[in-house]
Amino acid sequence: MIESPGFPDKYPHNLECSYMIMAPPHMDITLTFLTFDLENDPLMVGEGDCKYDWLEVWDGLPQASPLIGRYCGTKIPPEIQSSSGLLSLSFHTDMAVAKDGFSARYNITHKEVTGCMESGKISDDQITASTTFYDNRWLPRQARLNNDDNAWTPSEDSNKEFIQVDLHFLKVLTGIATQGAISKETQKSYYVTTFKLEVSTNGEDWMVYRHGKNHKVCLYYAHLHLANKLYWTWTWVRCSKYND
Ligand SMILES: [Ca+2]
Repeated sequence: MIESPGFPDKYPHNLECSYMIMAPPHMDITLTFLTFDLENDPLMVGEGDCKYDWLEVWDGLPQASPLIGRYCGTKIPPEIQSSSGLLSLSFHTDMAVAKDGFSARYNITHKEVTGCMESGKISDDQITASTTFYDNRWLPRQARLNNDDNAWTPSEDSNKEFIQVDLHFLKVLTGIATQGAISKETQKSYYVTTFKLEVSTNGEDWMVYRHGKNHKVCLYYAHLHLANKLYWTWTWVRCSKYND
């Protein structure tokens, strides 16, 4: 358990606290908030403003790693997962107005090595696509590997079409696999052989993922394995068919 100082009573003013949770090698941390009540920032424009009291969660060392979120008010933060094996919390309070603070539980789990979409760990509503073939039997959620009933199919065979996965958290992505099949109706083979990978932190501005020193656009064939353990600081991934 992790709790704010004095919990369940009100936390003191003028605090700068750090908490660090470290997992053994090949393990990950999941942090689940049970209660959350920090001084609210009524003028908050976006998530993460929080001028008075705040809790920051970092995927790694504080200030030096990707910031997962900055939280205040009474809304319980979402479940948080580390991808670095280290999770840090910085708790700051100012000189006035104290609330009950927070309590959170953490679990150390084995790093998931396979099967995000296939295992259902990524839920249906996290998978969307540019278009879907006309009769709703070829939906984005059917893009999972080894899906036994059809597969996602866009309305056109074009490189404008994409499938998009909202990962919700910072994730270490170790590979992407594609799959195809022979159509029962036409007897033709339909396989994704190459694609372009785009990434985004906000779902609006997309950047083509490139690797290697010369920043060449990647063309991946059939089964793709990205370099060892690539550290992704993006929370969205979009794939589309890529025609050179
Ligand atoms: Ca305060």
